Amino acid sequence: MERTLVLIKPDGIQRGLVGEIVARLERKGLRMCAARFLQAGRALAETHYAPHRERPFFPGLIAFLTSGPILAMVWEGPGAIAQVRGLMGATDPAQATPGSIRGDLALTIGNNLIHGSDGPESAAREIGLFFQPDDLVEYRRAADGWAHGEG
Ligand code: FUP
Repeated sequence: MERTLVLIKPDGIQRGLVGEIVARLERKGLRMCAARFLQAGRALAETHYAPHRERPFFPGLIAFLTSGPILAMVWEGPGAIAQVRGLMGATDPAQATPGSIRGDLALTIGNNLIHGSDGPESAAREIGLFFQPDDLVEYRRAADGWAHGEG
């Protein structure tokens, strides 16, 4: 069992791709356990992307993430972090495999639709930026549709 933070970025909201992206995560078998529609301010965006603070693209990245509303979600499932990364595709949509979200739906690295945590530590840190512990739904084992032996 693993949890990961997913953001549908402003381009995904503006282009009306929330349903498409959520449907792909749902069909994979992952489960949403929290969601929040918000407009991120500069402080939240800078904290979220703090590991990239020294990179030349950082100012543009912050301007983009704060340019409109986003949908922040927590998704869970076995290997959820890597599973979401696979569904997202490569960071640069020009390199992303067809069949992935970025490969099918995005063209440029500056407008790549979706964020997913890249490891357990970043997932824990990022979930904590957008959600309180009480915000996360705890599913009962009986409602668990996953493969035998998990969780
Ligand atoms: P990812 O984990 O795939 O979202 O990618 P990174 O954490 O490496 O980068 C975060 C965001 O920074 C990307 F979604 C887009 C932006 N970025 C650029 O604009 N230019 C780059 O060269 C690298 C990343």
